[in-house]
Amino acid sequence: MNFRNESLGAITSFQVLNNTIEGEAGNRKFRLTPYNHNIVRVQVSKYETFDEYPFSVVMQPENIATKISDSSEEILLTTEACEMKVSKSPFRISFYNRQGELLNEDDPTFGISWLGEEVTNYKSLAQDEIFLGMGEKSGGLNRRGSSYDNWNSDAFGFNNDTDPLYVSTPFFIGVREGRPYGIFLDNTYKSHFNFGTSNNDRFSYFSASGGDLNYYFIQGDTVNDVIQQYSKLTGTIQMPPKWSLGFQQCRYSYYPDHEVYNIADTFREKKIPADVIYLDIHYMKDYMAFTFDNERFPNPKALIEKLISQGFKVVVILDPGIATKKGYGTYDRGLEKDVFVKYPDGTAYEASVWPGNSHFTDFTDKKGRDWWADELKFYTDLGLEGFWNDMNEPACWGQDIPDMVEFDYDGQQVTHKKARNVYGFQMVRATYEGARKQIGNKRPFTLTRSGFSGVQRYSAVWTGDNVAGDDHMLLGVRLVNSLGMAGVPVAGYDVGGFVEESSPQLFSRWLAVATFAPFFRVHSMVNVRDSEPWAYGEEVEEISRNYINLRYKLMPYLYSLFYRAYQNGTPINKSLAVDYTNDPEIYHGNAQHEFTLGDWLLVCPTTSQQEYAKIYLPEGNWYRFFTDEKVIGAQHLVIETSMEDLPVYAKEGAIIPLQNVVQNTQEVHDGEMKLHIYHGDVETSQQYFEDDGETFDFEQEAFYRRQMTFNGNEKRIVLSEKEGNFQSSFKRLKVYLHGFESTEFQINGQKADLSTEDIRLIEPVTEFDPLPQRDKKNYLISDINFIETDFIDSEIEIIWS
Ligand code: MIG
Repeated sequence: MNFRNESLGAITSFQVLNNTIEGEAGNRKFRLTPYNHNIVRVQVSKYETFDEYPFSVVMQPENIATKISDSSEEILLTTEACEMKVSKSPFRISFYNRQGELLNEDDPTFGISWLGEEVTNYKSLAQDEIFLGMGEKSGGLNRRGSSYDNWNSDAFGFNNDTDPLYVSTPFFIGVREGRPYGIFLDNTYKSHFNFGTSNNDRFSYFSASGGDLNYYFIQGDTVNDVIQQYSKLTGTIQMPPKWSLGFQQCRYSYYPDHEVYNIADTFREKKIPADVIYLDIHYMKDYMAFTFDNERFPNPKALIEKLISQGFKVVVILDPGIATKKGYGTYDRGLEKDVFVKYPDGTAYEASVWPGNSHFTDFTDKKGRDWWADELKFYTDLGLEGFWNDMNEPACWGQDIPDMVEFDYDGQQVTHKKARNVYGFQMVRATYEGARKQIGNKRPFTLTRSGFSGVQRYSAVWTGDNVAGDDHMLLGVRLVNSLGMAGVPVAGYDVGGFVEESSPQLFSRWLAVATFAPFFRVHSMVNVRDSEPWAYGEEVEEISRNYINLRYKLMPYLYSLFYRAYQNGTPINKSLAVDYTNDPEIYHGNAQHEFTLGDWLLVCPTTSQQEYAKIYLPEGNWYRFFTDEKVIGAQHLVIETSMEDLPVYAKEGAIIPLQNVVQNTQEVHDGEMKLHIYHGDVETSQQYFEDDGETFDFEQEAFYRRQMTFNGNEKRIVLSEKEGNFQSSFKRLKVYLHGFESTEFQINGQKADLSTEDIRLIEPVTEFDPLPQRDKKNYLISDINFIETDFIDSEIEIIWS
């Protein structure tokens, strides 16, 4: 049998049912369904029934008013936000915005095509078209000229060319003549995306090795709109427990128990704030899930309790492979409940991995997930609330699972080919749902290595086994920025590098950058040097403490950003491509890995040995965060940098609520909100959110929420009246006025006394001997003006003249 490309032919029949257009073209079935005004689903199948992918999309089509018209040449579907034109002969689709401007269209020649089982959609490629996102993919910010496979892989020691990695999110954002759109290929088979590689820009395309062409087209006026629409489709994060925003210390592995006690004590003695310590695989008896090694950890309950009393949470690793040992309770119960993945002849699939010969839980089966949830009680009874899912691509020795192996896949009975990419996603779903079942109203924390679109609903993602090197540090930042554009806002990388060893300079730089990452964890490989903040000498220890302190000061701002991500999917770390999409400068050089934490804290990662760095500031006026030096944007700058001085800038109009340093998130702060406002002729707003940080009571209004707005032209700052039934932990409000020239301020109609203070957002580093020859900075912001008032729940209006 010799295959040639077969492109979809002419429409032979169709009908309109409500908003859905369904029919046949050639001998293929198609169905076009608007989900809301911005999202249209396109399905084309060569099979008798449309292929179902039940795991990623949580949205149901909304019953919206559309206009559908039909002529001899084409079918037109018009919503309030976009227009889809389907030419009839041959079947080709194009999408337009409200203004009739083209967003995306099928390649006129090849359109939708098959090569045997493989389905491909060829799209015309505009000269200036930019491609963003794709989640955890190596390479540059603009994906133009690159191609990628989605096939979840254990990519130990990956680098900037490695593809695929651990997580697949077959979703990209295209920007054509400045106008963004998104395409999510919801097909879990191995897929391939080509953004103009090896075809001299004839077209871009995406393929799936099996199943249907099943994609969602998304119109959005901005990149962030597209991300928010995608987040409606695939869901947003759960509110995390607040402790998971703190600093986390991991290693492969801390054992025996006294080593863990020792690490915990050292953080507290050295006054380096931290919230989490991890137990990697050596805590288990012979690497068997749901066990503790009795010799290394004779009393896990006491250990966990002691750490809790010191303000730490313990997170344990959990792999999917279950040792096939009779008498091992988990295995026996798994066999009895029939939860393991099987060959087509009904025998359980067996491969070797950490616990030796293992079976693999079928997490795509509700039965498997429910069993896992019950097994989790072993941990939750010990007081654990945090779970780290590893090896869930799934990985095993040899890394070559036979494709015929079968998975339930929500009752479909499919092979490895269709199930692999969702395996890790469904494992961490089982873990999250199981933990919820076991710990009642408390918020669990889950972390996964593998995932698929929608994984954000259940877990944070870390980027796996990176390497200690400057390039890897920058790659990690891009991966996190890119995951944010793929609807996964909570992500991080192993600070210091997992494989190989960091230098003191690299460790400090990496930790400084990660201070601004959503997930902040140091981790390193077995048999490498110690990698705690104090393990690289006194200077690094001080630098680490300074940045970790800053992380805890930022907590009110950071937590509010997690809440926004929970509400609508807005990334916590935003690549400059999110807010400055049409500035061509951001797609080159250092600007590619720059990002903002929230809307206006710009972080410019520079490498560890640099004394000078070229950075890019996008349009607007900026204030260097640690010194208040004012800089005009839309320009490249060469600035001084050093291992303790990361270039961070606050944008004009920034509203940044800070608190005092605490040693962990459970520790009560001093009750004073330090609200930093950066003057400019702009109007901005920032949502402030607070709640108990640990339960789901916020779903019943037990939260404290207010909008903070700044208007430089009207000379007004307003903190709206609070919403919700939660009592804020803040009692006093101190407003720091950066770049304000006025001295006459009123708060709620009363003259406000202006005072001045010297402040530091970051502490200086002591002179160490011998020192690299560079000037130590003192980061003093002298005589900064501030005004003070009670943090009352009713509106607070500040005006000036
Ligand atoms: O085969 O659990 O990516 O973070 O420390 C290696 C041991 C298994 C891989 C994870 C890494 C973890 C390690 N794991």
